[in-house]
Amino acid sequence: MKGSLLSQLLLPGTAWASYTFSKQCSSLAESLAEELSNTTVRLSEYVSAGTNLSIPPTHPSCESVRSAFDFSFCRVALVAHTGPTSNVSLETWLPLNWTGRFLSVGNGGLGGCIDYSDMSYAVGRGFAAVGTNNGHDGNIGLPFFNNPGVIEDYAYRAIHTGVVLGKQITEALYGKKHTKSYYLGCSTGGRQGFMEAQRFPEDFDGIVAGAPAFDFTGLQASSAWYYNIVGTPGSPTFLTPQLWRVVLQDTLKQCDGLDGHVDGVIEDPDLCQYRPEGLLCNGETTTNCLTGIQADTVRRVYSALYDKHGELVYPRMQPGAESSFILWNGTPFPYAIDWWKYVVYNDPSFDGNMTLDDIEAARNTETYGVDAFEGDLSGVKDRGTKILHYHGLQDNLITSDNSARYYNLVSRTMGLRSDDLDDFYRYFRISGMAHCSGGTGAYNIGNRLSGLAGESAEENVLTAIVQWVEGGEAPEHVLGTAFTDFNKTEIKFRRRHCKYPLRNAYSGSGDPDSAESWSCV
Ligand SMILES: *[C@@H]1O[C@H](CO)[C@@H](O)[C@H](O)[C@H]1NC(C)=O
Ligand SMILES: *[C@@H]1O[C@H](CO)[C@@H](O)[C@H](O)[C@H]1NC(C)=O
Ligand SMILES: *[C@@H]1O[C@H](CO)[C@@H](O)[C@H](O)[C@H]1NC(C)=O
Ligand SMILES: *[C@@H]1O[C@H](CO)[C@@H](O)[C@H](O)[C@H]1NC(C)=O
Ligand SMILES: *[C@@H]1O[C@H](CO)[C@@H](O)[C@H](O)[C@H]1NC(C)=O
Ligand SMILES: *[C@@H]1O[C@H](CO)[C@@H](O)[C@H](O)[C@H]1NC(C)=O
Ligand SMILES: [Ca+2]
Repeated sequence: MKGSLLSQLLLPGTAWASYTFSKQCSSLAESLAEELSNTTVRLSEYVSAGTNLSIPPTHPSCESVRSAFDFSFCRVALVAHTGPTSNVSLETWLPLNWTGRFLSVGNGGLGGCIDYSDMSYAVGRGFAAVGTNNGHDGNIGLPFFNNPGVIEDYAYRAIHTGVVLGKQITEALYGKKHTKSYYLGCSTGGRQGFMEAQRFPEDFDGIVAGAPAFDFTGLQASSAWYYNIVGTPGSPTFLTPQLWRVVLQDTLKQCDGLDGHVDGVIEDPDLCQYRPEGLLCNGETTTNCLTGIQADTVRRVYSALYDKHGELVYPRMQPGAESSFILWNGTPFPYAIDWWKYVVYNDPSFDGNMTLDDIEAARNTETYGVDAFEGDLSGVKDRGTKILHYHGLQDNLITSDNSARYYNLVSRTMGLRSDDLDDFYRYFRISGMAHCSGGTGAYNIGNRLSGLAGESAEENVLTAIVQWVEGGEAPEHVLGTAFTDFNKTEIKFRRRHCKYPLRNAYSGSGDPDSAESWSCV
């Protein structure tokens, strides 16, 4: 006490604030250990701005931290025991400069990895953030093997557990509850956002969910099925990456201009019914033309997958996908194969040679509601939670057609048209965006640190959800930015991404690189 009083006399105000904050942070682990049941608290440490923080990866497929941040925060790490053989590792980062807001980040793929990048993005903007390892370490399926508790964590429990504990930890450190609660995630993170919306609508006031891996079983089936369609390298059905590039160029030739401007970006793939037969070899087979069998491969990857009863399994890959060399490279898709090995069959010898019966088996497997494809969002509607959903139209891993499919399912299930859904649920199609980032278009929308183009609500989906929740001003569009290079030295063009079902169209006059020359119709 005497010591702190002396420091108070000697330190200026801000230094005093960080001094007391760091003291409170250091002692937090001990009080949390008493307060939180079923947890093992690992550490609470103060990390001041500029400190070189080093967090080693828990698995080679996970990101680590080896850098300094420009904000000071309290780092709390713990393990939550969710069952006899399952647990969730989580971290809560609590900024010295706190806005009162709470945020949970999500995960990716089959991960397995705390998303430190998304956490630092949020904490740098004043949110207290929580991130979990989704119940296992690594972007792999092996931990699911013979361990249903780990599958249950992955399906829904890890995120919810993180939110409940993260909020408690936030209150314990600051001595007061958060004001508003948010979610930010893409891919598996997008699925987790909708899982929360469907199952735990009380968890968040605002949700940003990108490129959701929902209807997870259908997605896995479709991802695995591409291997059946394209075959192994060298087989008659197979196309080399070079030949896929030719197909992409031909797709653009047919569909790029449908939005009024030829720029390598298809604004609405719904309008594109790609016809590959124009690329058929004229006599001699070269590396730039298709055989009839290869043209059939192209048609099949751009077609929906149906099960043996004729029911839809998953929609088509949208034409104009940046490059799907990951799904179409002639090897079984690892996430999907892991799912059958370690979840559906619990048999590591499964070889990835799928049949429609394997899809049937996946649908009949207990996966704790992992699909997150319920059309009833009345929990969210009644509570007043807002959902900002986005999906890149060049996504080469999860077709954006599935996002429109979900939006329309919600619409039918709840009996609400778009102008009614607008009150709590808006879906934006991001032209020129690949899977969560990258692509040839204006994909920088502030959905992550690497996709930052500005902080205003119009050009940043995180600011946009805060403004919608706290200011009552809902986003009408999302302004995206395309830069000339990776370092964002120069803006190439900007475009307003439209709220589904509207589509973006060039007015026919004016600078096409200016967002003003386009409109949502
Ligand atoms: C932080 O640590 C990494 C590796 O340990 C090192 O490469 C980097 O230069 C360090 N940065 C600072 C600011 O000390
Ligand atoms: C702690 O875990 C046990 C066993 O998994 C469970 O029965 C109990 O309800 C949990 N307690 C709390 C407070 O979550
Ligand atoms: C978490 O669960 C895994 C899998 O059952 C186990 O190997 C690990 O030891 C557990 N960790 C803790 C801290 O309980
Ligand atoms: C604290 O955070 C707010 C909002 O996130 C920001 O505007 C302000 O500049 C920050 N202040 C400091 C000292 O970092
Ligand atoms: C996959 O299985 C089918 C029969 O179900 C068989 O005809 C085919 O040769 C197998 N392909 C591979 C690559 O093992
Ligand atoms: C981007 O910046 C890095 C480091 O500042 C530099 O090494 C790299 O050459 C730059 N890349 C481009 C495409 O300008
Ligand atoms: Ca275009």
